[in-house]
Amino acid sequence: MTASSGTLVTVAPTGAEHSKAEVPNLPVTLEELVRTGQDCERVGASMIHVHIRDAEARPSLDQGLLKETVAALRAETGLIVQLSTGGAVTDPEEDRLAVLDAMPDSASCTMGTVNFGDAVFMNRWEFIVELHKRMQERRIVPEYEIFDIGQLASLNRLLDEHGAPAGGHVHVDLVMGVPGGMPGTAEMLTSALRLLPEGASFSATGVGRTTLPVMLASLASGGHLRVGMEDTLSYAKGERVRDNAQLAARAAALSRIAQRPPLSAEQARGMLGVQQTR
Ligand code: KMH
Ligand code: ZN
Repeated sequence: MTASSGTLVTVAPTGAEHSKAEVPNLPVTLEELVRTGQDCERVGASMIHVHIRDAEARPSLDQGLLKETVAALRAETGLIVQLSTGGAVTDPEEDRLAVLDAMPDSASCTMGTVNFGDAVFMNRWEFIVELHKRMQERRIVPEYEIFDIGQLASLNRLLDEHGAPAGGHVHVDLVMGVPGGMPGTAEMLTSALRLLPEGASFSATGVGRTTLPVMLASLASGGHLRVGMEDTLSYAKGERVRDNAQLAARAAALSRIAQRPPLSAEQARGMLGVQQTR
């Protein structure tokens, strides 16, 4: 694992699972997303993991809206813009591949199929390889999303058979505590790290009540942090999240306590191998 003297704080503000009707403070419009990005950057985030919504606040992979979102976040924030290729569990593979045509700085690439609550998040091997190759061609830096520990074995196979990603550096995000995936515990995080590709860096996020244990375990292990309302809607027991910046600010504060303060967007670009401008 590559040691870092600072912490990459990524915010995942929206996701595809929560409904705006049930979570009114979820950022779903472009304006809300940009404001969220600015607020999170101000408190220490340097990357944003983006899912977009349509005019009715339903998850969308609309190509025009994706391009508009990338442009707006680039214009109004200094954040590294990462688009989700995971989308919603109902999204077809062609639409998920087409996300890359919006030319983000980075994109997620989930390394295997996993039960996802009562649904299935489908990621066939051939689909993963296609995502990886298209990102290599377009110079888009992947973040390999790992929902279960065996997906790290698949990542090692992908790199062996198809080569290094754009930027040359491998960055992994452990998404822990999804019902159907690996549990969000310190013990599981430590086990996962044994399978991390040589020289890779990692972030971790724990969904729901696993948020804090995973955050603390990641910091203690030299890892980076992903936080946001995609992954958790409660700040503490019985207390709802006010907004994404509240979660980003807590991650930044804990990073400082751990003596690994938040990386600036420029430092994060350097670590991940993301080009400065497009
Ligand atoms: N919404 C989940 C089905 C990703 O963004 O790449 C998938 C997900 C992963 O959120
Ligand atoms: Zn996502």
